[in-house]
Amino acid sequence: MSQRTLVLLKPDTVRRGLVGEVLGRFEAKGLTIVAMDLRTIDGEMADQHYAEHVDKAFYPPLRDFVTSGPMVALVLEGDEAIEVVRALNGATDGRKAAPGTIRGDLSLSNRENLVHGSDSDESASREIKIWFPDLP
Ligand code: YYY
Ligand code: MG
Repeated sequence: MSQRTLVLLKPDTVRRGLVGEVLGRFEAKGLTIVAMDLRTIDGEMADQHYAEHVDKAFYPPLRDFVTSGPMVALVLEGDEAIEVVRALNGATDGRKAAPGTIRGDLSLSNRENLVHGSDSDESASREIKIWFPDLP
């Protein structure tokens, strides 16, 4: 079933010059870019995006990180896009993510792990509305 998912190329991806590499993996897989924007967010936007995590101990440094520079925000579309993107991203902790995944190949951190992908249909709808409220 065709789905849409919200993907972020986090500030470490942009700072490290890996936008082309990471975006290329999604494109090569066959996913379609239906929206894309380079954006630096404030803390309020970070709190909305990470609503499920705001009370967790790891959140304050995560908030600082995601507001530290521009991110590439994307909506990707394709068959089973939500699960496919999460598989390409790999496990949250870059040190443990499998080789072959974006995080497994390119990140050595549990926080600076390059990418975000929505984790369910509900999350995808909620996040796409936050990031791209005007997307038809
Ligand atoms: O969905 P995913 O990004 O793989 O992980 P989440 O458990 O939703 O956590 C969101 C985000 O928070 C993660 O990408 C890195 C960061 N984080 C962290 O800094 N420290 C942790 N112990 C867990 C997650
Ligand atoms: Mg998550």
